[in-house]
Amino acid sequence: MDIPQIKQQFDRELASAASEAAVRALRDKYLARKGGVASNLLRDVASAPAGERPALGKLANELKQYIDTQLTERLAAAAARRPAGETVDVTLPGRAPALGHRHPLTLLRERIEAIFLRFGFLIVEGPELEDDYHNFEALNMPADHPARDMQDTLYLASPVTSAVGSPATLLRTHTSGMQVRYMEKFPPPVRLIAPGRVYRRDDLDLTHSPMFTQVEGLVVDEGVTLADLKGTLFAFAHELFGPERRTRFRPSFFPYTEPSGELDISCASCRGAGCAMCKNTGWIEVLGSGMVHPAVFEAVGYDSEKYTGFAFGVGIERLALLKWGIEDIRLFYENDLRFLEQFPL
Ligand code: 2NM
Repeated sequence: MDIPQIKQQFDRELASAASEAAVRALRDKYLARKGGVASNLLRDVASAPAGERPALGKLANELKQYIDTQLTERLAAAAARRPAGETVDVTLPGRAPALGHRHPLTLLRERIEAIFLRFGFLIVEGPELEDDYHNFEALNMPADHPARDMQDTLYLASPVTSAVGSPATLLRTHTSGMQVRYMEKFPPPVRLIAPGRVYRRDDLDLTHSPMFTQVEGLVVDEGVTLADLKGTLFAFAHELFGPERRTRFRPSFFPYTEPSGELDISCASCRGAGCAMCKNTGWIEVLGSGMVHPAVFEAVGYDSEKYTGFAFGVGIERLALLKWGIEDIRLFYENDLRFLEQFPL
């Protein structure tokens, strides 16, 4: 153990340490608590003959102190030379991650669901792959019925097993099949809405999409009348579009309702004077509805002499176009965040 030699060696190495990193490496080599040159030296002192120990210990400690001081000075000098730009500003606030949000069609569906939940309705969901019976037959549209031409249906190449276990042959054209399923399973009273995706053989354009989102509703009990239908749907329209909009009920036709009618609201852009949005009528069509046809009740095993009911169907995309004054339905499916971020429902 040659203390002066170790010191010489250290001085040489420190003199040739060109970078701050090299100085730090030297600090590890000489001062590391385990295996550092100075630590080893002090351990050797402990095993020296008793007579030499005090003097040797003093020299070893002085050397360790010397090395420590030299290294600390060099590191402090290096820190002082570091340019200001390399310092870390620990007070800099972090970058907030962008908060996601639900799709506008989802927001609108949830608004509609919330309104009907408050009216005391139940929400039911069912399969998008449907069989002929639940999509058409049970809804007063037998195979030869001309009304089947009203919806251009997307049929499957071969039947598959749907989510509820029945062989499905088509993509549902409306969610009415779910209402049929519910009535098959449960007796009246019924008060429900069935939201979900539906499919039609349409080309994509400004106002049409081969896939869109629907909310249908059904109410069945003893003594349900057309006045209940109108009251419920007018209340719904005022909840969604505001109490200042006027409402009207206009005759229409659906094979599964009799009588049938469509709900209109007054046009907001021209306040009824007539404009492009309302095709100069002053009114905007919102949804279709009617009193459930007795044939539908017979199909599900309800007594059509005892029970009456009303039903309605509305496209969420159409409501969204109306509510937000959007002209192109395709914007809802393109997932451009600059569009999607604009809906503060
Ligand atoms: C509409 C218009 C009128 C409707 C009928 C039924 C059922 F299952 F009860 F027969 N569900 N939905 C219905 C009635 C749907 O959409 C424009």
